[in-house]
Amino acid sequence: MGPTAFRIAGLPEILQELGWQVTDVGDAVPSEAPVVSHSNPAVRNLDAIIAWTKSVSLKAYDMARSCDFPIFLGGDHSMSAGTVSGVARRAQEVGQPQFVLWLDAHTDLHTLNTTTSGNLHGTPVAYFTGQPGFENCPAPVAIVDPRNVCMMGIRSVDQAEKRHVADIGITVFDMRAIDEQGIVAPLNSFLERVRAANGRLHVSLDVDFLDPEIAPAVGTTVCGGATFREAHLIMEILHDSGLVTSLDLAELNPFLDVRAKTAHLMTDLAASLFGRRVLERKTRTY
Ligand code: DIR
Ligand code: MN
Ligand code: MN
Ligand code: MN
Repeated sequence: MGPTAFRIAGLPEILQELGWQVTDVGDAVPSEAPVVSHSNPAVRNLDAIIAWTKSVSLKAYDMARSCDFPIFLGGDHSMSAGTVSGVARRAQEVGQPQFVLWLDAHTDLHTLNTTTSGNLHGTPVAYFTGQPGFENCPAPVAIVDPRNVCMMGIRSVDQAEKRHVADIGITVFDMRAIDEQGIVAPLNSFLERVRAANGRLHVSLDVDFLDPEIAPAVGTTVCGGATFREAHLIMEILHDSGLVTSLDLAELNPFLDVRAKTAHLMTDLAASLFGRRVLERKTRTY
């Protein structure tokens, strides 16, 4: 129901008002589900998520080829196993490195061997960076170098993820780093790397990146998240950078919303990323 909530909140019309030509290609449908078993009995819905990942990655690759800026609406964050590997395949084809900005309370770096919740929304980063631990699953259609992944907003990391995140070279600005440095300097340091490498940049925004006071419509709220202005400032800087090439809006669960405020906030954040401004101003090049 996430995508429907974004449509009802007016995302297509808002982007059109900002001067973009918007095509809604409708809801994705999963490929046929294989029967797959895994030795970790906690793992849930593996067959279905393999089926979704297959269809979403092909769709994402197509979209990255045929339009300027694909937006993927969800939905469980396992969607990003497909969206990121799909856009990365396009990056590989055009010879540019793929970068990912992961805005989330969580690192989503479990493998099928380490997850204890069994919820595969906790695994997409491990999948699209090509970590071992996805036996019996189809390989990603393309892999992102973990050193090209930057995470912000992190404040809930499981033990197995803690070891892994440092080992594989992901850049993490957890909430403490943001408390200490704000968001501008850390974000700019990452964007400078993307620019220097002539990279493509995928942004994955999990609702739980935001503080639950302003964004309650997600299954896994964690206190102490990004504020309204921190989140908008990130989106405004991303717009000014001109570097972003694709976007996930993930984990919106309208059943848990309060007067649709999360759907509207996520939509407004997308609007900031696509150029909405309080006042016109001379664009600063970050
Ligand atoms: C937790 C929660 N690390 C898990 N992950 C969430 O289930 O693996 N990610 N909620 O967004
Ligand atoms: Mn997530
Ligand atoms: Mn999360
Ligand atoms: Mn989640």
